[in-house]
Amino acid sequence: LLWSKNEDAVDGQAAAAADDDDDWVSLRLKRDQQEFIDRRGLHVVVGHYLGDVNNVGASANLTDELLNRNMFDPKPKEGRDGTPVIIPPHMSAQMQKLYRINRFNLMASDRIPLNRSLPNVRKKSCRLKKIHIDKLPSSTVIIVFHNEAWSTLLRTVQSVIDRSPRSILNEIILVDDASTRTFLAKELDDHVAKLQVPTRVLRSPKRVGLIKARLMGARQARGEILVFLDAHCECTSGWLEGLVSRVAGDRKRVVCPVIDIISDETFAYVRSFELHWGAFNWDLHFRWYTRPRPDERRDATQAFGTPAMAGGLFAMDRSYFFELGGYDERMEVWGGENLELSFRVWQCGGSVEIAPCSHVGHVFRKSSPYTFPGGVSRVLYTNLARVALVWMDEWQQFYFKFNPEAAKFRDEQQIRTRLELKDRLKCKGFKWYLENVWPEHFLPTDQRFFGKIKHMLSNRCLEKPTGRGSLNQPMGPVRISSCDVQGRPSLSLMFVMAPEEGIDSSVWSGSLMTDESVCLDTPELELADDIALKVRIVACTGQKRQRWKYDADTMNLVHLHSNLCLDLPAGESSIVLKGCANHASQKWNFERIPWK
Ligand code: LR7
Ligand code: MN
Repeated sequence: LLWSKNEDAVDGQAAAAADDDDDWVSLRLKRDQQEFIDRRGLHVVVGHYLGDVNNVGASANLTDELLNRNMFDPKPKEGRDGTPVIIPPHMSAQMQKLYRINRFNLMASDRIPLNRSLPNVRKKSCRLKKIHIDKLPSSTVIIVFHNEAWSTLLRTVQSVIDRSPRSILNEIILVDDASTRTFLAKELDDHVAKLQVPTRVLRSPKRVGLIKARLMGARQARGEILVFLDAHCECTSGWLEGLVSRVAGDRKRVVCPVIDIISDETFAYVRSFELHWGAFNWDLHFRWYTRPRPDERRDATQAFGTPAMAGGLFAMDRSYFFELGGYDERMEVWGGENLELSFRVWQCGGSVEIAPCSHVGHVFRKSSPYTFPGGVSRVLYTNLARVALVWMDEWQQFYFKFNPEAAKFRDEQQIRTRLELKDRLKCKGFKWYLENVWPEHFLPTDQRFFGKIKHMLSNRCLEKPTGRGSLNQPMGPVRISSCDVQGRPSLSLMFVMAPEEGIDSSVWSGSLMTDESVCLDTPELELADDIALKVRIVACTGQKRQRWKYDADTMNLVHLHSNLCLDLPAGESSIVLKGCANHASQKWNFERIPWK
């Protein structure tokens, strides 16, 4: 990893390029750095390494006294302008102990004032754009929480109050999902009573999970627009105008801000890309991907559609929320509701979008701090099974076939009322969604090839790399592995290729995609030496260098840009490109696997 020690880099002046996959991976895990694309198009990461505070022994003893304390520092003054909090080395043992409580650096959070200043993260064009708020409807901000830390919860609330025009902020509703920390029951009421904006705390007597907690808040809301936030966010100026104005323009728009990163280790506020959108992978896990086909001439302040939302931060017209069926009340605790709502909104006539001029920071955690009553896998797979059963039509078979853990919970689901809702709202199918909302998707279809790509000479199959690149997408040289993995169906061997129009069935051409929106790509031909010729898997871009043609008769896989053939020379382990020849080392078999 090369990185600059020059602070100018943050302004895009100097550049540092992360090239080595492995270092990149370890850096990506620490979210306390600045990332941007510099003028040369290099993906730049600037940051500082503070050591990993996450790997603390599980034995750290969390006493009642620790869990029930609220403020650590009575006069916090660090973290100004979103800068990182540096904990002095002599306090690191205590810091690590506190980290366990919420799975973020609580000691750092407690040293930051509730009303800290933030850097200006919005584009100039966003700052110049005038939004007339006098005719905009008013909103209710709903924040649900379970055992949230005092400082993060109240900094979220304070940032809403400080950075929202009063005329479009009707009230704030906090929903306590049966927290067991005493300060959330006692001191919280006193604190909110003194706030400048009407703020209520609703309390669920038993743990209901974030989905039902949000419904509880929504049912009590008086504002015309519902705005949901997680309990560890910080809003930047203009955030609410950016959301509310879009919903006011069309009540069927569900609008998300750009979600910036608040480091779980230092609480530094790090601007995120406006070039991402949200979708999911074959396991139905939410993922960010680089937004395809961004139109350069388009006004960069304009909101754009996204196949899915992350789930926690969005604005939606209150009456439309209920008209569309609120949330699925049979979903438990955490997870899946973000895809459920995204599919439902798109398929039933609305849209989900990201407003690039609205930025809200969120503390991203590496693990979950709370319990999942019923068990993590039961909860998650139940929720995802419901998403698939209700909204994904024949793709539910694909999901259950390759996720047998979820299939265990399929038959016990009662989904009649959700299917009736789908019927009543006259919603379109999942095929429509894929073709119209997410045409760049990498899911199998009846028209596409789906299966393994087997090397005839070695009897082994192409496999996607285990290394990770930016956005946590798989990246690295394509691997060659045994085609028969014992036990679970091996999705890492599966590739998808769309046929091109007007060609006969024995010839396939196009991108060779696999899960997580990655594609078989070329080596850097310009640098062609032996190492550089390794064929790689990187994020799909649709560019010519990612286009391939497979001819079932010759069994050659031709790289269209170079007219070279995919080759695994005998006795070697790297896949390369070589001049095409009728040689066994260049023969590949596209082995179709039924996808549903
Ligand atoms: O049982 C619970 N009861 C709760 O009230 C569990 C959680 N919660 C609260 C919790 O205190 C928090 O305020 O619900 C909120 C979300 O929980 P997190 O912070 O543990 O969730 P997350 O940030 O890890 O996960 C994302 O996906 C979730 C799936 O159910 C929710 O939709 C979260 O709101 C969502 N967060 C975001 O979208 C922020 C951006 C993350 C990304 C990408
Ligand atoms: Mn969260």
